[in-house]
Amino acid sequence: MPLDRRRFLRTSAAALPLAALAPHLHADGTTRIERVHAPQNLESNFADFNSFLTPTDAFYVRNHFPVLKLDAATFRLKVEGAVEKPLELSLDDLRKLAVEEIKRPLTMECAGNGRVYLTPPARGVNWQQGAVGTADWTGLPLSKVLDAAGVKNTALEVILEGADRGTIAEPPSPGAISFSRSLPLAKARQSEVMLAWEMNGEPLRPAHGAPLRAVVGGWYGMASVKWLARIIVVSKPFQGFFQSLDYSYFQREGGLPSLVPITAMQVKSQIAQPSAHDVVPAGKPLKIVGAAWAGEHDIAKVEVSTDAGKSWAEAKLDDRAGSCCWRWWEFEWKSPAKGQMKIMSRATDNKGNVQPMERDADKRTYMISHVVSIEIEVR
Ligand SMILES: Nc1nc2c(c(=O)[nH]1)N[C@H]1C(S)=C(S)[C@@H](COP(=O)(O)O)O[C@H]1N2
Ligand SMILES: [Mo]
Repeated sequence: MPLDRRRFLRTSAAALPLAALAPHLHADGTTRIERVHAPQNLESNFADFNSFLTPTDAFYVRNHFPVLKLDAATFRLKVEGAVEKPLELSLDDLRKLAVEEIKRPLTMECAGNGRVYLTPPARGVNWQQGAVGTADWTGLPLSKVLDAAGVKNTALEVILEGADRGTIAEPPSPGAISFSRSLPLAKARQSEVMLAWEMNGEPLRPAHGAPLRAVVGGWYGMASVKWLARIIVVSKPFQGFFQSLDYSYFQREGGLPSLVPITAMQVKSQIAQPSAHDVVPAGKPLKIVGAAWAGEHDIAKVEVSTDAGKSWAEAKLDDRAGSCCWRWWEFEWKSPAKGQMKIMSRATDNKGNVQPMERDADKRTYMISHVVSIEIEVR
């Protein structure tokens, strides 16, 4: 199915009761919805999606501070802290360090994707299904930079700091702060953690963090720091704003809730077609199409229910698969009967984790992975 702009126009008015609708229509027919004007936050129209890679024009944009336009020629990445040899690297230095650059697809989902489905309504950007996408990223593994600097054996975490700065009102930040997040050293050394200068075969665009960003495969998007300016290797856990007051959730030890930073994406599936409030003909086979992902794990199966969760049948997984990538799937509903119908999908990963039916309040307003039903009319 091609990216279809009419589908968007047909379904959007009913499907987005809460959103200020300002679709950005691009030359290739893809649309994004402006969730916040300044700083720029754009949501993909997930109902447009049907393929493994997400075109850059259709990819969601999530910014906490104004988009930066940095000069690639004068750009330097600093590497400091618990390292033998602090570094200052230009883009050319990074290309040389890479020896052979790597190009691989990785899926990124914002930890707030699906926030509109929370009850009671939550503060924060009210994303529907479109704060997720998969791009082909070109760059080098973060581990190569760490090896070049020589990580000391007291090291515990790696802080990634963006060049963008600003003040957060709620909860209040201590004045102007930069966007930064840390990774445990073990994760930082995994091959799915990259520093990228290209997205889908072209230089990174300013909105996606040009000239250099981190892409942390398997983790929610907040870990993939854009406009990456500094790497600090530290010997104690980092407690920065974006992993303590923001982007954290409650884990329980002996029933006692304790705040921890958000890390890996939870097992989840979404239905792209049909979309909410679509009208489809009765008695004719209907193709249900969607995507599923499970962070660092692989998708083992996706089940679909066309009777509001009473019964489930297995969907067919698409051939295209990749580590830390979503998996597309489809299901043929043989003969839909007339009426208001609730359809759902539920994913299971290769570790046996199943997408939950109920929302877990300990996850606060993030990691929104519970099964959401789509209502359509069969006529
Ligand atoms: N420097 C910086 N990096 C950032 C952010 C940001 O605001 N500033 N937002 C993060 C969040 S919450 C997400 S979901 C992803 C979004 O990446 P994208 O805008 O390329 O889709 O970037 C992450 N990296
Ligand atoms: Mo995010």
